This record gives sequence, C-alpha cells and structure tokens, in this order.
Amino acid sequence: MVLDNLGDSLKRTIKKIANAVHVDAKLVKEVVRDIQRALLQADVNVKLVVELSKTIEKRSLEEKPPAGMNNREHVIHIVYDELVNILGESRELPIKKQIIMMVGLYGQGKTTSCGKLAKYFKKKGLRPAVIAGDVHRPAAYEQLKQLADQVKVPFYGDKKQKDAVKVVKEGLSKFKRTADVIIVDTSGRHKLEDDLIDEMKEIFKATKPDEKLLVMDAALGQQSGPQAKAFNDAIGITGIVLTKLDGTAKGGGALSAAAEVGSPIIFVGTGEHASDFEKFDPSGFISRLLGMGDIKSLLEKAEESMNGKDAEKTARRLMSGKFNLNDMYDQMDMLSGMGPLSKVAEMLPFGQTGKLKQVDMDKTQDKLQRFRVIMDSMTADEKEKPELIRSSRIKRIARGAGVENKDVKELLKYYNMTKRMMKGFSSDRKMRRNLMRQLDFGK
Ligand SMILES: Nc1nc2c(ncn2[C@@H]2O[C@H](COP(=O)(O)OP(=O)(O)O)[C@@H](O)[C@H]2O)c(=O)[nH]1
Ligand SMILES: [Mg+2]
Repeated sequence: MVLDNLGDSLKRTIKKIANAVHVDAKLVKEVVRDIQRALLQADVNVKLVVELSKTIEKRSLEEKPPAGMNNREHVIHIVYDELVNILGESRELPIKKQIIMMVGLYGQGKTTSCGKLAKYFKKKGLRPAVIAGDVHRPAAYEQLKQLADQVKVPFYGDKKQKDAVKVVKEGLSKFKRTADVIIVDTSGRHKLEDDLIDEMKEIFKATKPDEKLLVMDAALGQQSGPQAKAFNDAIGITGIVLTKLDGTAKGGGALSAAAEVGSPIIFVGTGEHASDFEKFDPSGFISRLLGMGDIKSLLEKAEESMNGKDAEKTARRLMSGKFNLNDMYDQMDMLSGMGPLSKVAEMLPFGQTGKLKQVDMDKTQDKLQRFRVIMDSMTADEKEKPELIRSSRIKRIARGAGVENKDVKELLKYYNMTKRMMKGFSSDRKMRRNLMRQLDFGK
C-alpha cells in the first residue's frame, strides 16, 4: 500500500512515546525529528513538514494534558491531531441530484473513477449516468462505455464529435430527466497546457457542475502541488479523488497537494475494479497509519509497568531517608515491569554501577521475582519494620514462600544494603538534584 513505509516509521515513533519513562523536551524534540524524517521520506512537502513539526513541538511542550490524560497520551494525541489536520476536514458527497465534473492530467484515473462513482451512487439508490467528455483520446469513448455497461448505468458519447462542449451539452440534455447524478469525464494531457485549461473552463461553463473533482494519482509526488493549484485556480476544485493507493508509491506528495489547495480528499481508488473505491476519512486514515488501534494497549502496558504516581511516591520516600520493605517492593515492581535498563533502573542502587549488562539484568530480575514472593508471605508489620524479623519468623516466612531460610536471609541482607545505599543516596546532593530533575517535580 501507498504510505506503508510512512506508517511503519510513525508507528515506531508512537511506540517510542508510549514507552517513554518521562515526557520531556528532549523526547519531544526527538519525536519531532523522527516525524520530520518520516514525512520527508514519504515525499511530503517540505514547507508542510516544517509547519507541522513546529506545531507538534509547540503544543507538546506548552499544552497541559486535559484531565484524565497523561503526558504520553497527550503527545500522541497531538501528533495524531496535527496529522489529521493537514488532511483537512472530512467531506462526503451529498446523496442527491447533482452534476459532477472530473478533471485531472492524463492517466490519473479519471475515466476509471467515473465508473466507480457511478457504481457508488447507484448503490446509494440514485440514478447515475456518465458522459464521455474526453473527445481527444479515441479509446476514451470505448473505455467509459465499457465501464458504464459493467456497472449498468446509461452512457452518452459521440465518437465523431471533436467538440467536447457540444458532447457534454447533448449528454446533459439527454439525461436531464432520467438521471440524478450526471458524471462528466474530461480529457487530460501529459502536462498542464493552456488548451487543456481552456477546454476545461469551457466544459465547466457549459456544465455548471455542483462538484469539480480533481483526480490525482498517489504516485505523482512533488508535482502534485503545482498541478492541484493550477486546476484549482482554473475552475475551483471541490474535492480530490486520490487514485492508485494500492500501489507502492510514497504518496506524501499527493497528500501535501490536498493540504496546499485546501481541498478535501473525498474518495480513494484502491485498484482497477469498479468496487476498488472507498470514501476517505482523514481521522480513520491517520489512525490506521499510526496503528492507533494498538496505541491504547501500548499505553496501558506502559502505564502498568511505570506508574508515574508510584515512582514519585517512592522517590519522595527514598529522599526523605525512610525506607522499608514496602518501598523496596514498590521499587522492584517498577523495575521488573519495565524490562531491561530504564532511566529509573539507572537511578536506583542496582543500576548505580553504570551500565548493567543484559545477563546481569536478567539475573537481577530473577532475584527480584524471588524476593517479591518472599515479601508476599510477610505480614504488614514485618514489611513496615523489617528489624522485627528474627529467626523464628524467618522460618515461617520461608515456609510460606516455598523457599529456604537462606533465601529470606539474603533478602534481608539485600534490604539492609539497599537501605544503607539509600541513606548515602539521599545525602548526596548532586544525585538528589539529578533524581528530582529526572522526575520533573523538583523545580
Ligand atoms: N491499481 C490501480 N489502477 C488504477 C486506479 N485507478 C485507475 N487505474 C488505472 O490507471 C490507468 C489510467 O486510468 P484512466 O481512468 O484511464 O485515467 P485517465 O486518463 O485519467 O482517464 C488505467 O489502467 C486504470 O485501470 C487505482 O485506483 N488503482
Ligand atoms: Mg480518461
């Protein structure tokens, strides 16, 4: 699919936010850079990328998350919001009597889209009809006629007539009473030329269409912008049909074009068949691109493993110099839930030695798990005041946890060591400041 690569990069970025221990200016800058790179690689217009990333950065740094939303969710929502924003408002064609004129360069999918649109309106219960306004390409007449037969809608064309305006006028009068939605196909050129523009304007005057749809191939790239603008200047585009989304093109160019002219993308073509046609919904499209379905569970997972409030509570207790087995338990919970090395792990005693090797981290995780089981079979009193634990209690706790006495003793030894380190830690001003800054509540 078009934009698959962009989707992959953006999904990685979203994951990065969801898994961040702390959302700060550094993370926001990194995220914005990732998004910029991804969009530029997808051929999105540079100016648009710059504007978009500025807005994302500014909003992420300045706006406070609304109630019930944490910082990570908030930043993800801003990214999502702004991406949806560049695609503009969503718009649907009204289901009513109307005349639609299709314009665009040669080979973009105009004629094919006429057939698709006819099928779409027919399904909605209206009576569509198509007019072959492309008089220059001999095959155009046959192509549209075949499509009309295929989707079983009336067709009007005149093979011998070289005056497009005449053909269109005749078609309109023929279908005036018998059709609800009249779809007018027009000629394209390899590139925009004055005579194409002139003919288009003439057809436009004769047709007085309700809708003027620009048909654009998603593979068109950076040329899409100036092209869309030229068509828009000439007749005023009311919407865009983006075709060949089933291809592997980068697609960002065409999306930028839509943003530039401020015309909504109304339909997308996803194949050569009449049914390969979908209504375009900007928020649904971006949700899919970002993998929003996965985001919720991603955030929940991150939330479970690192609860901001708990971290803050624990850190405050650590710094106050109070430390009992409950705190150690919380601390272990945070650590083991967060997987390998994280900022918090680095802040806590086991991580103080600098970078831990993965093997060591795994061993620590195992040990932490055993310690937790042991603590689970202690009474609240024992956890509050571990000094109370003497040999008779050690035996009882070990039995309850299904471990040996020496394991309980090891836990107590570990606790005493941690407590000693904590004391040193809380009196080390530099380290304290560091911790405060990292947790963002010491300012
Ligand atoms: N894969 C794919 N091919 C398409 C799509 N829309 C049109 N085409 C093909 O693109 C080619 C040009 O389409 P056509 O409708 O003749 O373009 P026109 O010159 O603008 O009228 C044809 O071979 C179509 O089958 C689409 O959404 N996906
Ligand atoms: Mg055509």
